[in-house]
Formats: sequence, structure tokens, C-alpha cells
Amino acid sequence: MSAPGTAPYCSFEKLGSADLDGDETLLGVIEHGTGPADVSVIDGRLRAAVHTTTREDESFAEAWHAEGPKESGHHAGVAWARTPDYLLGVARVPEAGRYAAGTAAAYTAIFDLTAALGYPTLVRTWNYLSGINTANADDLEVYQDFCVGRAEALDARGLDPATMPAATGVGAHSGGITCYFLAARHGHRINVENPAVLTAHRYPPRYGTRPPIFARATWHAPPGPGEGRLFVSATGGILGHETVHRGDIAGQCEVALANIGRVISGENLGRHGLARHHGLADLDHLKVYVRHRDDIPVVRRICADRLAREATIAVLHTDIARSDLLVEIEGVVTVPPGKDPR
Ligand code: 3EB
Repeated sequence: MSAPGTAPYCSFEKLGSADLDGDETLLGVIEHGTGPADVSVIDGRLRAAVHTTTREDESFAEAWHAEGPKESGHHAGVAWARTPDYLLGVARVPEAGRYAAGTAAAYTAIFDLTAALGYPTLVRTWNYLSGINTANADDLEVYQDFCVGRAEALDARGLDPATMPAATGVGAHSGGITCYFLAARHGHRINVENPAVLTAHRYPPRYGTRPPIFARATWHAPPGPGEGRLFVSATGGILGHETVHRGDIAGQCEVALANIGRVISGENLGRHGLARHHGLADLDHLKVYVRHRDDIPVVRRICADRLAREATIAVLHTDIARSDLLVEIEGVVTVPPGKDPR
């Protein structure tokens, strides 16, 4: 693990790990497990559980750490924990026949909370949806229903889609919708797109009446020299706006990794005004979502070939936003303080 510095950092731990109890740096834990979904705040820390896998041995705790005194609370259904500089929050929409209104309320609450508490910069969101590819009560796919609600929340608060950060939108095995997010009080945010993939909020209407709204990656740097985080969105086998290598797990996995490589490359970051360059070997704390359990060994092998040997990689068996996508991969590039731009 690199030096944490002042920006928040993540670690993957054993679920229910006693080590976390005495950890002063802990802001919150997202438990990726076999269910059920849950949210609580205890002693200034946030705890959420999402039902993102079907096997105990794939379960893990995604722990978010940040320096400084901790405080926690609730606002309009959003549970949160914060330091003076960072806010981690979770909103849930219970399992229902329709999700747009609940999702709009959840995102509106997130926007209002970040503004009210003074953490105006959203740096990352994660969205886990049970029955993501199933039809809702109106015969609309649950993922599209969710996208309607998220878009309506932006409309309601007059927010520009280009301000939405990196995200994940994948399935869960139960629990309705869980959205968690990280926001910052200070610092500089740059949203990064992928020249080979259409900006999500410009996807054509065949993918849904309202588009997904997120950036392919978000760079966030606290004030001061050097340090920062590059959060890479869940990334799949999409080129332009089309899913490629339908039914071919190896092909989709390779395109997903190539897409991530393009997003974090020096050429692309330079286009976004960031004088940095990265490769797949710089990624850590990857979460790899795999639709079919039988595909996991192939995905593990390809990831092991392309990513750093020291990288922490969690593989989760769960559905993906688009029914023809078989795998999605997300990760973080951590740039510790005091390192020269590279
Ligand atoms: C895609 O376009 C579909 O809706 O927040 C990846 C990352 C996906 C985020 C979201 C959806 C979302 O790559 C999957």
C-alpha cells in the first residue's frame, strides 16, 4: 500500500475483520457479500452491505480510510460519514416494481447533502441494482428505470451531466438499489472520457429513454503538490456505443482492459489537461464484475496477465448493466504525495 497522505484511500479486507475495529483512519466499509443489503452508521463510521456475489469466499470488505476526526449522520435517507475533507455516503432504494422516483429522490438527496455539508465535489459513485436486467412493473428494464431517475435528479437540481464523476452501474442479487459515493470539500476534479467510447450521456435512445450519466474516469487532487487519485469507472467491452465480442468473454475482457488503458494513457489524460501518464500496471483495488460464474477463471487469467502482480483484485459474480455485457472492470490509480508528475 502506498503512503495514504491526505486523500482518502481504499483497502480490501476480510469481511468482518476485527482489524478494522480499532482503525482510526476508517471512514466506512462497504461489504460485498452474499446478502442481504443493509446500511448503518456507528461511531462516526459508515457501514453498508451489498449483495454482489453468490459465494462466501468471494466476499470482502471495501474499506475507505481518511485522516482526521470522524462524524456521521443521516439526511433524507442518505447515511453518511465524514472527515473535515471527505464525505462517504450511501442511499438505498428498497426493492420495488418501479425505481425512477426512488432513484431521483436518492440522487436529489445526495446532491442536496453534498451541497449542505459543504463537500461540493462528487468524485466517485457506485450503483448496485438487483434485477438490473429484468423488467419492472411497466416492462421497462430496471437499469433503464434507474437511468431515468438519475437523469431526473440532475434535471431537478439543474446540474450539467458533464459534472457527474466516474461510476459503476452493475447488478446485485437482492436488495433493490444501493448508491454510494465519495465527495470532497476541496481540491481539483477532472472528468476524463475515452476517445474510443461515446460519452455515456450521449448514448442514443435505443439504450433507454434517458441515458446513463457518468464519466469514464475522474481525477481528484487535494490542494497541495502531487498527490491524487484517478478513479476509473466500471468499464466493459464497448466501442463507440456498441457492445463488442458478444458471447466472447475473453474478447470482452481484453476490450475492457484496452479501454481502461486508453482512458489512463498519457495521450488521453493530456487531452484533458492532466500532465500524467499511466498504464494498466498502475491500477490497484480493482473490482471485476463477471456475469457468468463459469467465465471467472478466464477473466482471472487475463487480468493476471495484464495487471500488476501486487494489484489487489476482487472478482464478483453479478449481472452487468447491459444484458450483452459479460464483464466490467473498475480500479483506482493512487498517486502518493511528493511524487513528481509522471
Ligand atoms: C456502460 O455504459 C454500461 O450507469 O453508472 C458502467 C459504469 C456502466 C457506470 C452507470 C454503467 C454505469 O459501460 C455499464
